[in-house]
Amino acid sequence: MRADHSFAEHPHAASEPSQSEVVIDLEARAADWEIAPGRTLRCWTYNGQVPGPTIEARVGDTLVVRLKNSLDEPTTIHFHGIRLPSAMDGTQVVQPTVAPGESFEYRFMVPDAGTFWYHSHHNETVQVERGLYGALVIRGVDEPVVDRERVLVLDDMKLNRKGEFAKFGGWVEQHTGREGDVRLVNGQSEPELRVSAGQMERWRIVNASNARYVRLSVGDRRFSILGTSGGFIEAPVEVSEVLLPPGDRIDIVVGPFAEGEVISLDSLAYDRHAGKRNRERFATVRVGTAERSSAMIPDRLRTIEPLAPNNAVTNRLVKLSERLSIKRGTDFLINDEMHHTDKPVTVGELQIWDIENASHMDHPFHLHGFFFQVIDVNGVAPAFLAWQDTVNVPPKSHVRIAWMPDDRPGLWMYHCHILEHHAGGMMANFEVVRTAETGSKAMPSCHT
Ligand SMILES: [Cu+2]
Repeated sequence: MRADHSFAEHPHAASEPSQSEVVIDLEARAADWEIAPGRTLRCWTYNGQVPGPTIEARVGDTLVVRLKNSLDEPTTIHFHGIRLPSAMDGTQVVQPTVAPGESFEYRFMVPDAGTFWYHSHHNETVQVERGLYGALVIRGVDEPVVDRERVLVLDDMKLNRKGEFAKFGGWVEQHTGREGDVRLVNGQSEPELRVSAGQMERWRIVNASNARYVRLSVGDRRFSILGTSGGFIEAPVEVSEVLLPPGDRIDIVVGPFAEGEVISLDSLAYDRHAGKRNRERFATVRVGTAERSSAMIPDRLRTIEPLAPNNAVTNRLVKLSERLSIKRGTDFLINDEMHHTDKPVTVGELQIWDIENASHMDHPFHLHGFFFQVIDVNGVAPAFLAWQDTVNVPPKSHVRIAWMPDDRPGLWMYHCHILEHHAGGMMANFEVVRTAETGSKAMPSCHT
């Protein structure tokens, strides 16, 4: 089976927030999936395809995702990046796992435009590796006009000589995370993308890998960043590469290209201090005949108010570290504890967290359910202001973030998004609690 994960332009942007209900049935089931012509792999899929269907909705819509579990083991779905109620977050602290043969209905409003994704949040090292993930695109009322939009979901798979999923790689894989040599874009091994000369395309890129960092290059050409994991930045930023750790997304505009160009969509060499990768190809872009362009990328995309001053005082330390374990290989720790329970946070109280990576390798920090702003990395402010839910924390470094717990009390989680590290203990549960004054006021827009 194959599916087309690209879609044509969306020129008819809504002028008002939508309030429709978008209903999607997702059946988690094993299926044969063709990763290249004639090359089929037994995957775990949503609706028989890898990635699962791209879910599309508009800001203000209510998303109803009806999960049916036809796997032989329990599963759940996490909607990565969506500011939803705690009960819909898909973790095992907020819902029982969905047993084989059972169903579960997720229902929540989508308040923010951006490029998000959904994936299994149970036995993730296996379930996500085998294909249980998909993109989730939420459109706002005022989207830039582009000639074409594509969703590119990147992944890598580790296969054995028979072309089946390789078995768990023991202590080494538990330590470094699982990386494979089969690189996929939208479930296809190093596919060809055809673009028209003279046009500008918007690419929403998701890194769904267990552990691979993608240092994205579009044939070493310049491209513009429109948004990060938390939606638009303030103004397009031109770059020639961007680092996407596991779990992260980037929204870019590429082109125009010239007819006949062949461009390699690559991950540049990157050393995350757990195995260095050389430059590797994810896809080949072939530029065909010229088409007229009607793309209009505005100079300003939105305004982002800084949540905290640069001299904001840290009110929580989150220390990421590891230690050797004779029983398990490597234990991954938050504040010196595996599967940590962190202190509650109170609705409306600004959080300034210092995420310290005391280990020798990179870890991508992911906060469930809330966006944060990076204040500084080792004391240096980032190049541009952004909302995000995932940030890379380099070894022996400090990343300070600011975030505001809006009125969505309940149990939440943060963790390293290298799935083997998450499973190995580098995660924490914490509660968002109300004070008496907080009452039950509506969700404020901490995020415009
Ligand atoms: Cu990690």
